[in-house]
Parts: sequence; structure tokens; C-alpha cells
Amino acid sequence: MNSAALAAAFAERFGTEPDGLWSAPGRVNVIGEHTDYNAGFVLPFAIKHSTTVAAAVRRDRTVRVSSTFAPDDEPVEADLDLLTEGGVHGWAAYPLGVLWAMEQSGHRCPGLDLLVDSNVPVGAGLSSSAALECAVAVAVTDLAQTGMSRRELAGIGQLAENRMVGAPTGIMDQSASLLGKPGHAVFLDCRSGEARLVPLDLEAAGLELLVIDTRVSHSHSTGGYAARRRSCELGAEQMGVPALRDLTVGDLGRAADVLEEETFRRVRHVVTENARVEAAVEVLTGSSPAALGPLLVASHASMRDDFEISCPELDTAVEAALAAGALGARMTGGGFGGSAIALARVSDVPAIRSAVEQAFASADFRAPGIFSVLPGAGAGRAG
Ligand code: GAF
Repeated sequence: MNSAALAAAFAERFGTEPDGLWSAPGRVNVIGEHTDYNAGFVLPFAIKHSTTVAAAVRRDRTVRVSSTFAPDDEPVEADLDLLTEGGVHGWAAYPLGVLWAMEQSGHRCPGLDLLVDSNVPVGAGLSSSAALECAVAVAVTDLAQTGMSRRELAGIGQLAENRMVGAPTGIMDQSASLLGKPGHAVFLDCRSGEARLVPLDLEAAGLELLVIDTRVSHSHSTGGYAARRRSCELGAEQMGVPALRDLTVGDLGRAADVLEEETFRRVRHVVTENARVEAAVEVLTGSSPAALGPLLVASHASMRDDFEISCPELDTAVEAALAAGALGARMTGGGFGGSAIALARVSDVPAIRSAVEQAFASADFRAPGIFSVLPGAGAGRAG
């Protein structure tokens, strides 16, 4: 819904005008999957799909959160002094988790009324969770004038997700949502927190980046994501390094000797993926984004075979897109469902779309959602 409609819906829901509107985008990750919590590298960008919150400060310590998706539901209400880790369930855990995390980090929050609206598809691997966390985080930091940096706000979103929602995710999604800039991808070193904007002008290169939403919904609070994280931590421990970031491709021979077979493959994915991110940044600084293709293909194979986080729908999307002329394609995000991306020349897009749709129909999968994305702006005030 547009800003005026959201402000009007807020007034109807809470009987008062909002103090303002704040938006934060979802993201796609160009490359660098499951590397963030291994202190490694990622290269996501913010997309135009976003979550917007209308917010008004209250005089007490009560928070009420409501969403445009459930206009008839009573707002979820909480007392800021009584919020506890893991104590909120359902979607309200994200906004209330952000307030809890801010207070945990020493920033006193005001009581608030919040109305949430979003067009980031949920469960599609495009970071609807981070978009919600970051929209609330920028709203609160503006309203309470906490003076927190974007990097600190990303940490707040992650803390909310890890400790209130219970999903052991890394820092990539919040960073993309907060640091994104039109025409650029965000190259983030997840150990130092240093971020560099890397030009990614798809239009000038005659390219499109397609998102293929498999409509297989996934959640990072369930077992697969946490199990992969544990394997990585075990691999690092057995290799005697603080994090898998500290291993290079040259260490893989020793890793094969030291680690049990499955852990070795998990480690090999992370180590080679970090190298692919660095190679992708070099490609983007030196030549056309078209040259990313082979890196995307190798990344998908690594996630399918070594990290084992793909699924038949994601593999079908990638294979059909490549067979129809995509320059590269891979699953994006945490895996076990969600979306794939395909990089293609603009002239090849219609053929790729119909090839993917046909492949899904022949396999009896739900029809995928296919749309193109461009790097957009990060979170900020929206009205
Ligand atoms: C999810 C997580 F939220 C990120 O932190 C990241 O680990 C990603 O999966 C995989 O790269 O989006």
C-alpha cells in the first residue's frame, strides 16, 4: 500500500496519526552463501521489494504491533520492561525482538504503536525477516535519536533474529537491507564489518537478473540451517582455526585428511565460496557483470553437492535457466527452498522464463514466480 494509505490505516487502527514511515528492503545475494557466520565474504544487494512501518511514540512503555495483512486481528501488545529472550512468538517476535535487542544493547526505547506493511514475499529467500527488523530498527533509532550507525543496527536485527526468533543466522541480510545503494552490490567482510559498494549496472550491460521464486517456503528456525552452521563450527574447531574464513583453498588437502567426509564437504563449500566472492568482486571491478556467469554456476553446484541445501525445485530452476541461455544461475539465500537467481542477456529473458515455467509444469511443481531485480536503496525514512 502507498504511504498515504498506510498512514490512514495507522490512524484507523490506533486512533492517532503516525510520527512517520520507515522502509527497509529485502535482498538478493549475488554470491557468498553460508559464508557470513563463518566470518567470510558476501555480495548481496538491496531490492525494491520492501517492508514499511508506520510508527508513533507513546508516553508509556507499551508497544503495540499490527500488520496490514491481518486488519481484523487485535494488535500484539507487550510491555518493554517485561520482554524476555525468546518470549514472543509468531511474526511479532521480529519487531518486538528489535526493541528487546536495542534495550539489551543499552539503548532505551520509547513505547510505540507500529503498523507493518510489506511486499517482500515471505519464505521466498529474499529476506522478508531482515526487511522487517531493519524497518523497525531505523524507525526506532530516528524516533529515539539513538545515534546508532548502520552497522550497529544490522547487529541489532541479527540479535533479534538469533535470540528472540531463535534463528541462528548471520549478518548478511540486515547489512544488505541497511547499506544497499542503487546500481551497487554490497561487498561485506563479515569479520571486520567493513563494507564496500561494488558497481553493478545491469542495465548498462544489457543484462537482467531474474529471481525465480520456487514457492517452496523455508524457515531458518528449523533444523537444516542450524545443522549446517554446527558442521561449519565443528570443521573450524577440528582444523584449529577460529572460523572457516581462516582456511584457503590450499588448506583443503589437509582438511580432507583431518575431517570426516561430510564435514569436509561442508568446509569445502565455505572455503571455495569465499574465493568465489572475491573473484566476483574482481570481475565486477574489471569487466562486465556477464563474466559472473561461471562463478554463479560453480556456487550452485557447491551448494547442491557439498553443502546440500538445494532442493529439486531450485535445481530445476537453475538447470532450465542455463539450458535456455542464462549466463549463470544459482540458488540464493539460506536454501531448502526459496529463490534462485539467473543472470541473462535481456534478449534471452523471454525464452528463459518460458523454459523455467515449462520445466516446473512438467515436474508437477507449483508455478514459480519470476521477476527481475535491480540493486536499490537501503533502509530509510519513507514519509
Ligand atoms: C540466510 C541468513 F539469514 C543469512 O545470514 C545467510 O547465512 C544466508 O541465509 C545464507 O548465505 O539468509
